[in-house]
Amino acid sequence: MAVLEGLEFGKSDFVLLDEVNIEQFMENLKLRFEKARIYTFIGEGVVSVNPYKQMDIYGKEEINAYRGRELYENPPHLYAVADAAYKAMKRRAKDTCIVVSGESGAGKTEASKYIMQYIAAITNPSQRAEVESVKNVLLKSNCVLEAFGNAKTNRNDNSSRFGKYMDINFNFNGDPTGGHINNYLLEKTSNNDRYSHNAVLSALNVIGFSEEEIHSIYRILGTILILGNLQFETDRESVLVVGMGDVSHIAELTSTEPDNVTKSLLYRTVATGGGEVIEKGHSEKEACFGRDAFTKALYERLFGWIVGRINAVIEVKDYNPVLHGKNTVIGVLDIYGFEIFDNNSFEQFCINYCNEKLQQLFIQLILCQEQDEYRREGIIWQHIDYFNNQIIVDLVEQPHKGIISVLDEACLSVGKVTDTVCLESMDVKLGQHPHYTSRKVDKTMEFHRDFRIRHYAGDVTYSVEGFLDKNKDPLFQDFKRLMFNSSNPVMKEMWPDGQLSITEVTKRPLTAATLFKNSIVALVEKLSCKEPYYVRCIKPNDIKSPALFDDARCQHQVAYLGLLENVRVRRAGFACRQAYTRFLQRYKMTCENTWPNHLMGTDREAVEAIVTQHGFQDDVAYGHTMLFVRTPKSLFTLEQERAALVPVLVLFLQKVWRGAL
Ligand code: AD9
Ligand code: MG
Repeated sequence: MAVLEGLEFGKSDFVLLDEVNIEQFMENLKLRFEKARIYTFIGEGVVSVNPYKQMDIYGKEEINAYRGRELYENPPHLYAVADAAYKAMKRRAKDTCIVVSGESGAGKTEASKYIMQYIAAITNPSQRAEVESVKNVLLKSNCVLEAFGNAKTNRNDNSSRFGKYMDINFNFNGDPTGGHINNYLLEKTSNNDRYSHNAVLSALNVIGFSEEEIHSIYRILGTILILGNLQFETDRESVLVVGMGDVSHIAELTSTEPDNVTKSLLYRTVATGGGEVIEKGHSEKEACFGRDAFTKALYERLFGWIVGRINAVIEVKDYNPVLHGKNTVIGVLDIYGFEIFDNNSFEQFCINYCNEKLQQLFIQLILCQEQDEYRREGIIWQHIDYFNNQIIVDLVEQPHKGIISVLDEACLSVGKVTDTVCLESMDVKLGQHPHYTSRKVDKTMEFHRDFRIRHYAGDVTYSVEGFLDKNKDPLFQDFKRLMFNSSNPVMKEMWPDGQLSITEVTKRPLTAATLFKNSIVALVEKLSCKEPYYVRCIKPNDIKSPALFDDARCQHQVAYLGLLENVRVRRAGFACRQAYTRFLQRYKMTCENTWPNHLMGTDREAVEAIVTQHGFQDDVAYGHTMLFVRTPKSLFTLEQERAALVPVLVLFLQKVWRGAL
C-alpha cells in the first residue's frame, strides 16, 4: 500500500482545509503542484494539475496500491477515483461515469487514458482470452481515434478535435464484456502526422480492420490530400479543373469514373419547380465551396465509419441477463474543454455550449440534487449559493429564442441571408439578454461581425463570419451519388444516402448546430442516470512549462469550475448515505441487538443501535428514510467488521445445516 503523504505536501483533500476560501484553496493547490503532487481530492472526485512532465506514478506498483482500497487509504490519484467508480459499479451494481473536464490542454485525454489503463489492469485476473481481447480493442481504439481526430492547436500539441464518450460494459464478475463509443466530431480536417504510421496500422489490425478496409482508409486520406490542392479556373465563362491529372488520380483512389468526378466537381443536379431534373454549372466560387464541403464530408464519414467499425467489434454480444447477471456500465467522458482563442468561430461556439451543458449537469448532480436531498430528508442544512448557468444554456438552445434557433432560421430562409443579416437578427432578439453583448454597445468589437457571450467560464467574443455556411454544411447531392457509385464496397458503405434520387432528397436537413445540440442533449441524458465521479483538470500555465504555476490563470479555472462551491457542499455534507433497510440488511450482523433479527420498533431505531454500538453517533445524521454518514471512515470500519464476520457465519450456518440434515 502506498504510504500516505506527510503534511509538508499540503492537504490531500480540499475538504480538510482549515477554512474554505479562495486563498487557502489556491495556496494548497500551488504548494502541492510545486511538490509534484498533481492530484488533490474533493471527496470522491479529484482535481488534477497538468504537470507537463512525465511522472513516475502510473506503474504496476501504484495500480496494486489502489486496487480495491478505500479513497482515504492512499494519496490522491486518478486511480483512486477510477477504483471508487469501479467498486460502486461492482459492489452496488450501479452504472457510474467518470467525467473528465477542464480547458484545452489541461490534461483530460491523458487522464482518461490512465483511467482506462487502470480499469484494464485491475480486471480479468484469470486472463480469460475473450475478455483480454475486448480490453485490447478498447485500449487500441484510443490510438486510432487520436490519430484521426487530434490536431495541433496553439493551446495543445495534441488537441482532441472530437469529444469522446466511451461506455464500458461489465459482467457480474466485474470484467469488461464490451463497450460503445460516441463521438462528437467538430473540426473536419486533420492529416495528423504526429502519429507513427506503424502504431496506427498495428492498432487497426488488433481491432480487426481487414486489409481491404485499411487500404480504403488510406485511399480516402489520399483523396483528401489531393482535393486540398485542387484548383479551378474560368475560361470564357466555363469553369474548369486545373490539371486533369488530379481528377484521374481521385477517380482511381475512390474507384469511380473520372468523368463523374469532373461532373460532380463542376455541376450540380437540381430539380426544377416542374419536376424536371437539370444540370447546373458551378461558378468558380461555388466549385471551390463544393470541393471544400466534399473534403470535409469525406473526412467526417471516414471518422464516423471508423468509430462504427470499432463499435461493431466491441459491441456486447450474446449477453443473457438471466444467465450472466446484470450488465453494468462505466462511462468515461473526455470532451473538448472550454476554448477562448483570438478569433472564435462556430466550432468554439459549439465547444463552449457543450461545456455549459456539462457545467449544468455538474450543478444538477453535485450541487442541486445533494442539497435537495438533504431538504427532502429533513436534514438541517445551510444552503450554499452558486452561480446557476442555466440562463446561458437557455441563451444558446431555447427554442424560437436562442442563438441556435436564430441561426437555423437564417439558414432555412429563402433568399440571400448573409452572416451579417443573421447577426443583426441576433442583436435584435437577444440584445437585452444579460449574457449577450451586442457590437452596438461595445465599441471594442468589430462592428460588421462580432457578438459576445458571457459564459460561466468567461467572456468570449465570436466572429459570425462563416457561421451560416458551417451551420448549413451543404454538400451537393452529386458528391454523395459519386461515392455511392464507387466500386469499392467500403466507400460505398459510407455513403448510403447517395442512392436517393434528386427528387427524394429531403429539402431541409437538420443543421449542424441542431445536430450537435441533439447529440449533447442525448449525452447529458446518458450521464444523468449514472453515478458521477469527477476529474477536474487544471492547466497551470500557457507555455506548457512544468515549473510555472500561473496564479491568475489557475484561480480563474478554479472559479469557473465551481471547485470552491464543490468543497463547501462536500464539507458541509455527508459523504455516504444509505436507506435504513439496506443499511440494516448489510450490517445487522455486527450488532448483538440486531442479529439475527431486531426487536426494535422501526428500522431506523435498529440502525441507531448499530451506530451507537460502534461509537460513531457524532458522524451521522438521521433522515426520514436514510442514514447520512459524514466521513467514509465510519462505514469502512463497519465493512471491515462485516468482512471478518462473514466467513465465521458461513461456517456456523454450514454446521447448522449439516446438523439439520
Ligand atoms: V484538448 O481539450 O483535447 O485540446 P486535453 O485533452 O485537456 O486538451 P491533453 O490530455 O492532451 O489535454 O494534455 C496536453 C498535454 O499535457 C499532453 O500532450 C502532455 O504532454 C501533457 N500532460 C497532460 N497530462 C499529463 C500527465 N498526467 N503527465 C504528463 C501530461 N504529462
Ligand atoms: Mg484532449
